[in-house]
Amino acid sequence: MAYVVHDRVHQSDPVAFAALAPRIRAVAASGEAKVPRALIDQMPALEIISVFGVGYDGIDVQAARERGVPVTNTPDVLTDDVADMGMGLLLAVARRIAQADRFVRAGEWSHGRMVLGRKVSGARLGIVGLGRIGLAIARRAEGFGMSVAYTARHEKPATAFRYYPTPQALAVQVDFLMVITPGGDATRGLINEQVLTALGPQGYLINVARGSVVDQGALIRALDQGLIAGAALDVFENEPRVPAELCARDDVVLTPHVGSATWQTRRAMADLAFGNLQAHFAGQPLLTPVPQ
Ligand code: 8YV
Repeated sequence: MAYVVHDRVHQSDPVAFAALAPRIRAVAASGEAKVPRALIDQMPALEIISVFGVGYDGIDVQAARERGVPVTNTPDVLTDDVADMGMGLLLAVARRIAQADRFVRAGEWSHGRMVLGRKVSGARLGIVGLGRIGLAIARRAEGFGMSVAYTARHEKPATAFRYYPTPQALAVQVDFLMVITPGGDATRGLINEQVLTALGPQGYLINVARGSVVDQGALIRALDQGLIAGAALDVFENEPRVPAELCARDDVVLTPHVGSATWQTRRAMADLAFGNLQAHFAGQPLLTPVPQ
């Protein structure tokens, strides 16, 4: 199957897109891409939406379903990378790795000492969302001798980890709160002022999920008021824009949505996203349709 690819014409040139839209048969979307109902409605010949990412909160799956358009994503192949990144961010914020790097580069070592960090081994980790990636993070944390608890929509009796019914109940019990739950309306603002207050002045927030899950304004206020000890964020409410209030802080580690960004994993994601398109146009079963 040969493809003619049009790169985000709907954003760059809506007039050209209006002429093109009736002929578009497939959408290849990134994990962060927005494919709302209005866009789907513009493409009467659309047959499939293949998402390059595990998260598909930007896609109006209901609208696609109503049109009989399947949506696929790239689960599993990125689980290890995102879990690695979650632990990396946890270590970075607790042990002040990024701050220490800035300290050395700025020549400050000759003039004084770095402030102390927070011990990670043996600490208590709370995971918000114990799906595939959450479990992979839990296993890594066990390697650090951490105790693991979680919250999720439902308790997972197959795991031995302690369950709390709400993020707030979990946050009170832990030193690190790791957010790895799907984005979208169901989790919007889930990590709010109450949860951050419950996490407390010795607690750290890590977000490798979606910016929408954390109330960013509440997070900035919590950091300002010392309600929590620090935060490590790979995702933001309005990417690629990151509030200056966060950039200015030493108790915050910021990365540009790179949870799955390794050569190996991006190749595997591309193969899977492309494989779904190929399967569709060959009349074969889709490799990884999103759950019903
Ligand atoms: C990618 C992601 O950054 O899988 C996801 O849901 O957010 C990430 O893996 C993204 O899909 C690449 O554009």
